[in-house]
Amino acid sequence: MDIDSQFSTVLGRTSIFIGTRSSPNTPAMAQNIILHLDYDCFYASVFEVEQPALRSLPLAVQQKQIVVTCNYEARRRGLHKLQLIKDAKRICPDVVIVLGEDLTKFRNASKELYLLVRALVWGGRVEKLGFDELFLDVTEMIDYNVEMLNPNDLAHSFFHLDRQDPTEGFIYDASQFCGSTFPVTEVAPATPDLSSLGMRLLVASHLQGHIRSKLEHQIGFTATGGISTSKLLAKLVGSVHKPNGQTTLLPPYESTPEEDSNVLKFLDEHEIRKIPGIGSRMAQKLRTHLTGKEDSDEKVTVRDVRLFPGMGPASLEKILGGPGSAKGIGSKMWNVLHGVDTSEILEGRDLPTQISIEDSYGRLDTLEAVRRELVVLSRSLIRRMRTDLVDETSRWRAHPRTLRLSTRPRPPPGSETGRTYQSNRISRSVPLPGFVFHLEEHVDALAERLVQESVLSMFRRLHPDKSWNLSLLNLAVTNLVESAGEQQSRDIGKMFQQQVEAEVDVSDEWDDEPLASLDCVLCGYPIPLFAIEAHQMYHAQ
Ligand code: DGT
Ligand code: MG
Repeated sequence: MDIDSQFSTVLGRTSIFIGTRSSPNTPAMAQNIILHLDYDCFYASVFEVEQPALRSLPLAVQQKQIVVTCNYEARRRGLHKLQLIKDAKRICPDVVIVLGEDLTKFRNASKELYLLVRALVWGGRVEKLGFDELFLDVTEMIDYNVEMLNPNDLAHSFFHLDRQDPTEGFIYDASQFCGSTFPVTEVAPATPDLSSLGMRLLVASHLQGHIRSKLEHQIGFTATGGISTSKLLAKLVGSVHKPNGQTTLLPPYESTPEEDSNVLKFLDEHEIRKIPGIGSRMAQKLRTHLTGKEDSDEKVTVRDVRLFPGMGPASLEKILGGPGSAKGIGSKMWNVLHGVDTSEILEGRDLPTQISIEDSYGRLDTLEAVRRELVVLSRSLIRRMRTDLVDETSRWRAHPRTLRLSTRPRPPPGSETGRTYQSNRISRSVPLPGFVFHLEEHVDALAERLVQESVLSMFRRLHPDKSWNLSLLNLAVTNLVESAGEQQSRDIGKMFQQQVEAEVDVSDEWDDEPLASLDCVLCGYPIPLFAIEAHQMYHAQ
């Protein structure tokens, strides 16, 4: 027996504990409790909240020539996400179409929803994924509330939302789950084990119900929720009852020699592409390996892959590895196929790490056209900086230090494959000029000046040749440093560290030239990278 199939036997049949931060033998009590939220038809809901009359009409949100999302009334009439506008109009002639090119209102709604949820979760352990998904680590709240249960009267329980204020919370029935479960169950056990994973998940299902109801009644958005022990499982089980539903993945989470765990039963039926973390290229490689055919579009499920002869971390590494793939991809994917995901909730800063605006073009090949587009992008960028970084008292909460321009040149026809072309961005960075932060000046004037004084020179350095044709322009501010002000006493080293990390990030992702110096957040002087440590000591004295 080779190493792969030994591993496969072990993971396929014996105990698997999932979602723990530590080793697979951590007892059940140590498992985290994770909630996932995904707002229903998010962009469309933003318009519905603004104009409630839209709720009963088929509504589609347009970007370029595409329906990026549509409400559920439109879906009932045969429309779906990422459909051509012309097809949508043909299928549903009375569809109401609204323009969703400007993302400001979606970003603002997303932030409002996030802040409401974060205020509810102890320790603020909430991770935001894109505009419309949240992961919540509610382990501490759940364990506290399980301890507070009265086993003789579960039906009249009180969920404590605040340890200091015993009146803060809501009444709930802890003798049954809130919402749906997988697999479907009628009732909770008559004599529940209060320390069991099942009881913790049951209590968590009521918290999830409470949060969803708050989002709906306070802000007007419905969301779909999942309840389990890891981000992977909470997200996946959440999609079972959509929209406006929630699902808890029930124990057992461990397989026995006689029976697969509910985790495996749940995952096994999924088409591999539906599993978070398995993208289309990875799914295609797996399909090809299993069917022996290039470009196979046969349905391949998690079970098919998991039980395929010889399958295991090493063979997955061979199938999925190669240039551009993450290190250890084989064991990572083997874990995913068994529902094992130990990734932590990354608590969000409510400050972005960078702000970037881009647009794509059919043809962009004259300097005048580029200049015009750069002014449009600069205007949006400065507006976004003002929305996201200026507080209610008109003070900048953070100063981006770097301005980056990226372009994607169109290769001459027939010279490159589509894939190479997709990733063919080039970029340049310069320090962001200080005048951009002048709030008293008009955005249009600032945008013109920024293009004239900084962006065009970056552009010329990127494209010294006379002739080019671009399919994309992206303008970004990066390297955000929280403003000093009242935080003067904060760790200066940390502020520099933020800048350095941001810079490393940038050069990893983009083909950037690293900056030779960073501006000190306290005195404003540009400090060469090699001298930062000494400069920190100077301020710390
Ligand atoms: P859902 O969750 O199925 O009820 O519908 P949505 O609309 O919430 O879809 P979701 O969760 O996949 O994405 C959230 C928002 O992100 C969605 O309202 C529109 C936008 N969006 C989703 N996919 C794409 C895409 O491929 N391109 C663009 N431009 N926007 C997208
Ligand atoms: Mg959604």
